[in-house]
Amino acid sequence: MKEKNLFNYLKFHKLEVPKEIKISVVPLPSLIDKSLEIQRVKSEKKHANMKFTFSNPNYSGLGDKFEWAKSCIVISYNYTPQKANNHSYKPGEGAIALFASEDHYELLGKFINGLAKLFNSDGVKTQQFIDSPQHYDRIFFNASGLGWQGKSTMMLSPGVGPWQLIGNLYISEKFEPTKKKDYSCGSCNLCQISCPTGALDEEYVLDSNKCISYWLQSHEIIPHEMRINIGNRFYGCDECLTSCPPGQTKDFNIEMTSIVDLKKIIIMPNDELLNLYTWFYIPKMNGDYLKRNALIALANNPDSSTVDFIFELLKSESEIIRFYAIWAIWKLKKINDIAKYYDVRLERSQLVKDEYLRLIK
Ligand code: B12
Ligand code: SF4
Ligand code: SF4
Repeated sequence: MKEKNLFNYLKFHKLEVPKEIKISVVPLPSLIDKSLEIQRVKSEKKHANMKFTFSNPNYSGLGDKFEWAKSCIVISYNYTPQKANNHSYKPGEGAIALFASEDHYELLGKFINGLAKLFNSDGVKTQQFIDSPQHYDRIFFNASGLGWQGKSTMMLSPGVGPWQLIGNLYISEKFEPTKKKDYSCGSCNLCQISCPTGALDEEYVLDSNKCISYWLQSHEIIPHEMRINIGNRFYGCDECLTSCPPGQTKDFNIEMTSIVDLKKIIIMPNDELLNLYTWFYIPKMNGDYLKRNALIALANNPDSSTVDFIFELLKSESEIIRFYAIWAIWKLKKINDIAKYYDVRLERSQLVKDEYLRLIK
């Protein structure tokens, strides 16, 4: 018997697929299992102790998770804005990577919810995953015909490149599978060359210990050389994406990333900050970590009032802010003036004291 076609099914049920979204069907069981590859990255410690899919690679990397599932629908959401803002960064401004410029996951989630609801009302069982620690979201992308894994580890599609988020919906119904196509990066290696920290030196494998995107989401102390490499980035890093030729379509503008006023972020009350960026991954839900990012970015892209502004931060109640303020003052070559504003003998945090003593040398 001929399998049902998903697109005809959706048309029949009047469920429209927005033009930013592409869907595809992978038949199950798939025999696809990425747990060994995830384990390999973990055993080489390139996962930087992150939990996510590394907590239980055997489950998250397994394609055939559910005996009842007959297909997995792979959903890709192209988050490149339709209208590009043409702007460049002024002193004092920081960058948010495009994937986080707004809550794109909400839009993708809404579409997947709508799809699941439709199937459920038709008696079809579903299980969805987007950015969950239980599931490696890129698992079926290659098999789905939507594209391929690039040397940056990003999943790429013709005309979209890496500018897409991925979700999966397992369903208990067979649909006609989408044809797999053969794509590849060929001899291109622009992402590897463009990465400011060498995090992609081994093609197809990311060393998260060297990845700016990782550090801006980490609660650990950011190494000194990494603070400089962060540049004016406040959240996320798009360097290996902007350099990727398949993503450079005619509508694409290299300076589309969102701009933030870094000083505004640093003086904002933490609860307001958390409300402003509900879709960010913020370590321990502590706004001080976002302020830390802003402080580093400001020291790397200062304006004329930055030095005075940062000296004031030495009075902050927050250990994190004082810690990075001292580094920022060092970065701005004002460490020799610090004694006028800060008495290390009164410092109550050993961590901050140690940073001061290291930098004053
Ligand atoms: C942990 C995580 C991170 C970590 C680690 C990223 C990583 N590459 O693993 C950090 C915080 C650094 C991160 C950063 C980013 N992330 Co992230 N992240 C995740 C998360 C939660 C898990 C990823 C994971 O499981 N990694 C495990 C490693 C082992 O997987 P992998 O890198 O793909 O490894 C494969 C290859 O090495 C491959 N391989 C090995 N050898 C070879 C050889 C060949 C020839 C080939 C083809 C393949 C191959 O085998 C491995 C397994 O398949 C997923 C969501 C999810 N639940 O899946 C999002 C996800 C990967 N992130 C996403 C995004 C958008 C980003 C950023 C672009 C955000 C930004 N602008 O800052 C950056 C990109 C950095 C980069 N170059 O990867 C998207 C990517 C979408 C896409 N188009 O691929 C995802 C899928 C979220 C989503 N649902 O859309 N992220
Ligand atoms: S996100 Fe930035 S630091 Fe991380 S691999 Fe890509 S270019 Fe390198
Ligand atoms: S920049 Fe080139 S090598 Fe890197 S992912 Fe894109 S196409 Fe592949």
